[in-house]
Amino acid sequence: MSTTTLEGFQVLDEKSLREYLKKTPSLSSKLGNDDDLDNLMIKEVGDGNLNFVYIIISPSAGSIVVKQAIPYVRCIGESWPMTKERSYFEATALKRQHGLSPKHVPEVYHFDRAMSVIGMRYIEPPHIILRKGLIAGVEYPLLAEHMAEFMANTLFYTSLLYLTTTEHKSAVAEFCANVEMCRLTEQVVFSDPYKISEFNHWTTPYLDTDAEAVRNDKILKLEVAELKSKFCEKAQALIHGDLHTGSVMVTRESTQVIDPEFAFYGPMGFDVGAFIGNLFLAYFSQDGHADHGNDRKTYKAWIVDTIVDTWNLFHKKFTNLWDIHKEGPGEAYLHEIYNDVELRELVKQKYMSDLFHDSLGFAAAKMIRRIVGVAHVEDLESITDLGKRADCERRALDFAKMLMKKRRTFNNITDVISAAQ
Ligand code: ADP
Ligand code: SR1
Ligand code: MG
Repeated sequence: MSTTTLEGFQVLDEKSLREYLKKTPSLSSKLGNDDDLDNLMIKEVGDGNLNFVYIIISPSAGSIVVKQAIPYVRCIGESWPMTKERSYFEATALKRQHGLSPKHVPEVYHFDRAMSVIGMRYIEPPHIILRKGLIAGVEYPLLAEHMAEFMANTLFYTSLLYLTTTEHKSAVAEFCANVEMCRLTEQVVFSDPYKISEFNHWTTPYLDTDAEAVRNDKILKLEVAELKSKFCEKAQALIHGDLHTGSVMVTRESTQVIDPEFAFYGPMGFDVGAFIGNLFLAYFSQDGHADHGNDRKTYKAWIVDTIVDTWNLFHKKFTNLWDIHKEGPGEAYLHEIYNDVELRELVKQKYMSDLFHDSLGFAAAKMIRRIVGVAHVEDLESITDLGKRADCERRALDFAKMLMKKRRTFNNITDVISAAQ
């Protein structure tokens, strides 16, 4: 049943969506003639935590996706209100990221702020959500290359390494208004897992003492406080803000990044860390998916190679962009001061080393929240044998705790992998 509010917002259902499409030229023009519009195939496929997503396929013309934000957190219910303005930030970020990385971000066809509706390209089968591919044990040979390209382009070109102070500050100001989504992340990533919260859960009773240990670990709390402060205060670049493996759709040839509703100007390492941390979760879950036919050893090796390649390729592409634009408009390192080759190398090394350590810290925080916080991941939740699942979770949790505390001692990604193994 649809309800219309005073501001012109209406929660769509299949019937009202059909009407909406007919009266919206930017969408109906993608779906053929009147006859096609009367016979659209519409399916709600939202398997994320927050929104409704409809796939719309015309009988003889094209296809689109319509995503609507509703004013609460879908996976919890109306008891957890959440601004539907997140849709504005998702549409704005999608457009900007599509401009910077067109091969890896779907095109936006339509945005309706009052209705919190985004119309975009349908990322067609055989694309699937990366997390599901990782659970199924599918290798994606171009994934690291594509994700490194997406992250390097979207992070470099929105940072002060490329933008003037005026451009950067005005973009920071625009995305500051996405405060409710930032606050949600502050709560569920950096706060709730470290305290008693009605939303936290874990594989009980197996992980009861592990969850308690997280709440009582003073060093861990010291480290997560520093990461939270960076998340809140370091307006480094336009970050996706929720770059887990459920926000990426893949085939062996193609990689598409969706769902940037948490976007804001934050620390670059939050995106790099989210992606790497979720690959580590996939890695630690593999033993729970092993069976007599497949021990998943080869697959685990592919995941660690992908983690290594993601960081190394990101490093290469990002510093390459920096080199190309070293005399550009970016005001962070003025060319007149940093034109000395040796000094520039030192500056790059320091910047990338800080970014590496931020990424490891955020990767760890993202892993911990998925094991003892509110929203878990299918990689682990789909392991039906609870004892087996808890073993995988404990190994992931212990690794993440170590990584958060010791992140500054790692100088390269290969050493991190050795620690995980
Ligand atoms: P949420 O914001 O609720 O997390 P998502 O943006 O992650 O929602 O979308 C939920 C699901 O809808 C995805 O897991 C994916 O299966 C599907 N989906 C979202 N956007 C598209 C798209 N552009 N093309 C095809 N499927 C999509
Ligand atoms: C209530 S927490 C919901 C989570 O789902 C989104 O994908 C974000 O990761 C958020 O933290
Ligand atoms: Mg999502």
